[in-house]
Amino acid sequence: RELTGEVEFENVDFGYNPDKIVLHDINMYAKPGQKIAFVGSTGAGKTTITNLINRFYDIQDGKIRYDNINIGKIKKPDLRRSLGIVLQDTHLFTGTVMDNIRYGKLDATDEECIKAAKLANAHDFIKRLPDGYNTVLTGDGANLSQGQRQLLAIARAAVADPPALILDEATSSIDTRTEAMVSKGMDALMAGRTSFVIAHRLSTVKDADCIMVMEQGRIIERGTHDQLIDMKGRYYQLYTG
Ligand code: DGT
Ligand code: MG
Repeated sequence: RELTGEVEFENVDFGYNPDKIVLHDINMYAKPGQKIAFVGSTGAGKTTITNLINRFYDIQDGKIRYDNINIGKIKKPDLRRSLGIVLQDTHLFTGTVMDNIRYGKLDATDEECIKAAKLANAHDFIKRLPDGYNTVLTGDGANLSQGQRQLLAIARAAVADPPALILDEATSSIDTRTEAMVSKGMDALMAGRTSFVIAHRLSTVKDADCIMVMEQGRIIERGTHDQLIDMKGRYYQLYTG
């Protein structure tokens, strides 16, 4: 059965070590196609939540459901693969640009990879590389800029065409023009998919269907940007200085 991208957490507790719980009683519901943003200070648990959406770890208590299938306790690698991930540190390998994109879906044709690169807004820079899509990347893509690596990561996720996505926005310094390119690619990728975004840019947060404000392993506030600003709580503090 195809997944729709519906994701639900019910009373989820989690610790990397069972004796040290780092996420407490997490409840959330994402309708197919919604964009959920996580904000909060360092160590609040944002990455940990996305690790659980990916089912990289077993949870201690509660339920995680994709389309009503509880995947919280049992390992279902087939389900795990159906989610797309764009991480801060994109793991590129020694091989061509084309093969690095194809890694998102191993049986993808060249045409599918190029289509994904176009959607990701990566096609233009790839065309300008010495050998275009056949350019060989050094291990970990050291011969690309950080922004270019992000665009490739977006293309790789796009070729997989997953119902749900996890995006960890880069914090580090990419220039404004590159950031705009990455942002455009991400928006195209997110359209029509459930997206969980660890957001650092206010522009990304602002149009989220729901923003989860995290602190010390708990969701302490949630709502749209306007609702949270009206609440005059932690989020308001974060975004008004
Ligand atoms: P960031 O990325 O610095 O903004 O912080 P978050 O919000 O992504 O925080 P997160 O989820 O990485 O960390 C939450 C807590 O879990 C924090 O106390 C550190 C701990 N933690 C994170 N990753 C691991 C891990 O791989 N092993 C263990 N034992 N603890 C971890
Ligand atoms: Mg993190």
